[in-house]
Amino acid sequence: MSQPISLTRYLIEEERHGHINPELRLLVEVVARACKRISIAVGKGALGGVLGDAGEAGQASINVQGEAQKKLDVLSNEILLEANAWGGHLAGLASEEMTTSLPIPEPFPRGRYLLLFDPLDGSSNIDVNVSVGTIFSVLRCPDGVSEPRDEDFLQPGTAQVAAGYCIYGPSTMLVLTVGHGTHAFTLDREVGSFMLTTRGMRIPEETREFAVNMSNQRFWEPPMQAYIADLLAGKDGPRGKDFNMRWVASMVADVHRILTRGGIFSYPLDSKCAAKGGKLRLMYEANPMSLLVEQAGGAASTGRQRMLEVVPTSLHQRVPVFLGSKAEVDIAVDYHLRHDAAH
Ligand code: P6P
Repeated sequence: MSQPISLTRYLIEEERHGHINPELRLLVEVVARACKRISIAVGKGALGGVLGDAGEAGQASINVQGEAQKKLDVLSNEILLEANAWGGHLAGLASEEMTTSLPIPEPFPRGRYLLLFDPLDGSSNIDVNVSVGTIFSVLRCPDGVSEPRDEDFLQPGTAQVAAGYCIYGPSTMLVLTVGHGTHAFTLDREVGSFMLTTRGMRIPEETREFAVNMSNQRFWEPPMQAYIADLLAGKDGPRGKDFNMRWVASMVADVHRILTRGGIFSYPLDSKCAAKGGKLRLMYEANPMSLLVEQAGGAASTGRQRMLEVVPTSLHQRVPVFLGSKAEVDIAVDYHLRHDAAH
């Protein structure tokens, strides 16, 4: 097997093809370097003294999501903020862990891009050593805006110029799109570089595997109840085939499996989270994952609308999520649209 090319070479070739400019190339390199540092911290586990909840003297630290922060949530957020402050490629940043967005601080220069991220998604899994990850999304800062505010980040997913995640699993992998396919890079820890290991990930159109937290079944809307009931009925039911189920409860791990071998990931509305609009966040979870999935030939929806066309109304907005194998996502959406048309 010929020597895989590095992330740096891939990005230089993307720049040579006119797909990205030097500023965006630098941005992706900086995020990748920050992810390497997060990978090292996560990989130390209990030996790193960074497991468990953040906060002092037994007083939990609660983020804007109302979730108890893990020490690694806070550390990962700090790593991404520090890495991106001085490069001159960003005008501002927004994070799941921060109530409001942040303009790049003085005395550093500001660039043309906005970076949004979930610094450590699935962090409730850290203490049980299950794969977690960093999710990021890149938007252009609106022309003429020198001091970006939250509303400057409220752009639909179609406006993303890059998106990706880094999964901290048995291997650390960066999965990235700059709008020309979805590609996977594996961290070579000896060299310290991400190496291109899959150029052009493709999600199979059909699947026999679904990912959902079944414990919420009694709280789902009727179309979701009907959709899952028909999957569970298997080959004797209306779908005419048996299905398997996987649920890691770490979006990065579940989405990575789907990008790798197909499947449908669902976090639908349920009566517990409906008032908030859903469980998962649009700007730095659903949108970047949806761009990666679409660029790999899959589909992503709220169950009623293409995810990337949702017009955001707030930075930490939540949405229902269906993404993965296109034919299966289309079927799940059809259950919802037929229900809505009949009621
Ligand atoms: P539940 C992790 O907390 C997360 O935000 C996603 O990574 C994951 O898909 C989902 O929540 C898991 O939710 O309700 O199964 O714990």
